[in-house]
Amino acid sequence: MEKLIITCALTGAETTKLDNPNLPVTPDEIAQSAWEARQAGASIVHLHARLEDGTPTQDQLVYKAIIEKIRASGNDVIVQVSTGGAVGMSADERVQPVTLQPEMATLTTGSVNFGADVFLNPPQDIEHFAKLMKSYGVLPELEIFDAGMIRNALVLIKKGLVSEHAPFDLVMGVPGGIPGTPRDLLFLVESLPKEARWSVAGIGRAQLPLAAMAILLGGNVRVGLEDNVFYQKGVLAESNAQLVARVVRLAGELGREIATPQEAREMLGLKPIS
Ligand code: KMH
Ligand code: ZN
Repeated sequence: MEKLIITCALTGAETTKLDNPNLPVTPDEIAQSAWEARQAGASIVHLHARLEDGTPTQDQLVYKAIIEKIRASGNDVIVQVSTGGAVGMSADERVQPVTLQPEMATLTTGSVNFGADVFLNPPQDIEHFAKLMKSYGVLPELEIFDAGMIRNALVLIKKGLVSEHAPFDLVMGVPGGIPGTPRDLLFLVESLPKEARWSVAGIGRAQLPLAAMAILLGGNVRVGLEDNVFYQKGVLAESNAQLVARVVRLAGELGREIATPQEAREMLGLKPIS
């Protein structure tokens, strides 16, 4: 099997320090958390930005500050910005960080209920995001919250708007999206093209079992406080790195080696960084 690519979703848009005081929110905290996650074994960090009071923002200047601090710390991790932002944001607001030309950005390929809200992704917005990513040379990661989104992603690939090598991320267990069960993971994986590279992001209590399944099935893993603030039932995670370190230990036991950022770049077809 290929080496395991671990993505760490550091912050998210919905979780707050009230949910877990260890959530990194300021650019300094996010860069520090990215460093610790990289040291623990993550090769990609999935970023969201916040204003000083913790409100989610897609302001490219805040993303720029975060990315500069990550690189200033000597961190070679692959940077993936969110274009999902927070529910209720406009498409123009959400897509801003793509213009910074990060190595990767998320691209959700459909709408889904999201708890009491709706994460709205109409077809014209999805195509607009895909075209912008293509023009800025940004590799999309296709975020799949429900089965129909795989079909939508394949249409984008067929239209030439997204590379056929773009990885899929199966986001499972969002209230309103596909449940985070082993059966549903097998169903989604079987629905992907044979050669597709994929990861799973299990939400909440689905994080650990789905990570273990992905390691065994040859997929990749996303963990982090965006998706799950707990280490185990009733016990808050101490850090993003703690969640990454557990996946590294599991992978070691199950015989999967961990990809470094440079190895992950080669696997994903990204240029090396100096
Ligand atoms: N915050 C969610 C509504 C992404 O980063 O691309 C969307 C999200 C997905 O987090
Ligand atoms: Zn996100």
